[in-house]
Amino acid sequence: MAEFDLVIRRARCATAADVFDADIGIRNGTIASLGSNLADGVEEIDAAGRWVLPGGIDGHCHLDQPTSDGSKMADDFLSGTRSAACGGTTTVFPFACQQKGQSLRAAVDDYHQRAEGKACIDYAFHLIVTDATPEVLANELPALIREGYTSFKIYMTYDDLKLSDREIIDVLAVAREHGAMVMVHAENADCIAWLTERLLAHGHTAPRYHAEARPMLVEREATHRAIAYAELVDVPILIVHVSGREAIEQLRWAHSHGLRIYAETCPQYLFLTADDLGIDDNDHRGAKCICSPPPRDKANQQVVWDGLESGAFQIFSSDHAPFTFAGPQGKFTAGSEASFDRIPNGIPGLETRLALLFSHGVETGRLTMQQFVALTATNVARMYGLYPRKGSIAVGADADLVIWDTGLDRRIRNSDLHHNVDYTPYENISVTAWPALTLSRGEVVWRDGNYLGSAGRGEFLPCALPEPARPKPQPSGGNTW
Ligand code: DUC
Ligand code: ZN
Ligand code: ZN
Repeated sequence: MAEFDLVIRRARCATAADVFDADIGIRNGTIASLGSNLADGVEEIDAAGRWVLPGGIDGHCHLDQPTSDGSKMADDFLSGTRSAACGGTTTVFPFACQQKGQSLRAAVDDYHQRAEGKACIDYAFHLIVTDATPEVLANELPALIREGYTSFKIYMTYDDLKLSDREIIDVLAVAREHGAMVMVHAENADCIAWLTERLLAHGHTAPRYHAEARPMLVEREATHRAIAYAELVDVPILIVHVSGREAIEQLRWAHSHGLRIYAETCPQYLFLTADDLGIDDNDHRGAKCICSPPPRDKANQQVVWDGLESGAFQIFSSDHAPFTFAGPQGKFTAGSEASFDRIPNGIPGLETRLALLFSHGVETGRLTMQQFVALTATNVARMYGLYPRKGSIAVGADADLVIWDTGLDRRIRNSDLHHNVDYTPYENISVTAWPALTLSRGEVVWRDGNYLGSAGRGEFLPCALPEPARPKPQPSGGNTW
């Protein structure tokens, strides 16, 4: 009788801390043993010295999220998690988004129904709080946190999503009291509205003006304000999709003042620039790259790389927000001549996130393998309450593992991807690494170019209170409120 269900032999493993060679023995979907010359498995895979890493955790993606402008996300839990698995991601965090006037509980129930029977890898939910009513603050949010929804996003922009400054402070106070992690979309709504109005009045409607309506100042100011509110309330926060130098300077300022401010960046800030939003006013292909904050310039790409290398960022996510380019409910839902402010924000990236960072971060020597693992898996699990079940290679952890092919000479092609979007913003970018095999709780879901998962095998994961969300210990004689 074999001792393990599966043994991966001669793996070159990396965690956020270590690199080591081991056989990995898997039983009942978890890692049962790490060692050399392990006993037999029912199945055996020879990794032959290849990198075996924790499966990626995408801490920020949007799947089948209801919208308010008539558009429809191209990926649901089926196509989205399939695409993720084929790119080496084994856990996703999409968003259960409260509509204004809706209870948070109703948003969560609706979102469970959307995921039910579809996900092929494990998933947890972030909440999006858009209506911070007394009932939400006093009862719903605390109850949902207790049930395992321990992270939530708030917006400082978008009329249908944004909170007032007072509401932000109130939500931060609830997070502090109950130990949840707040993710902040930091852009100044009034500045964007003012700039947009002026651009449109001058007939500047093409996609490329999206970047002019949301300059870095807008992100810098909101990032600073969010940090100030976190300091006031004395609670850690996580700033999502940071795009460049000015916001990073705010992060560094916060760190130099001893504040627990965490941050995420995304592939679009390393691989795209504002030029990708269009070369002239007739260029509508730029709609493919409309996302917020917008991509900046080459110099800012380097600053974001520097931030990844130096620890300004803890998390690297895709911010997959999938809208088709040509489909009826995609980027041109409001018509083929829609002005930039009526084009849905978001770009796809679930499947390409890991290969892009591995190829251009690790294989170029910018990042260590441990940093790659930390940014793409371990830190995500820690920030959002899934560690140590997810995000590492350790006895007792789920056997979510990826065996990597390296030294490749490939280019990203949308025709090779498994999402439901008719383009990738990363078309033709070179990659030297790609997952050869993805294991989700010990089951092969991607191998040698073939998707082998099945709808509904993914499990919902309630999250623990994240340790990094813990406020700093108060000195004696601290706050009196
Ligand atoms: N914010 C996101 O987090 N995703 C897509 C669009 C946006 O503005
Ligand atoms: Zn956002
Ligand atoms: Zn997003």
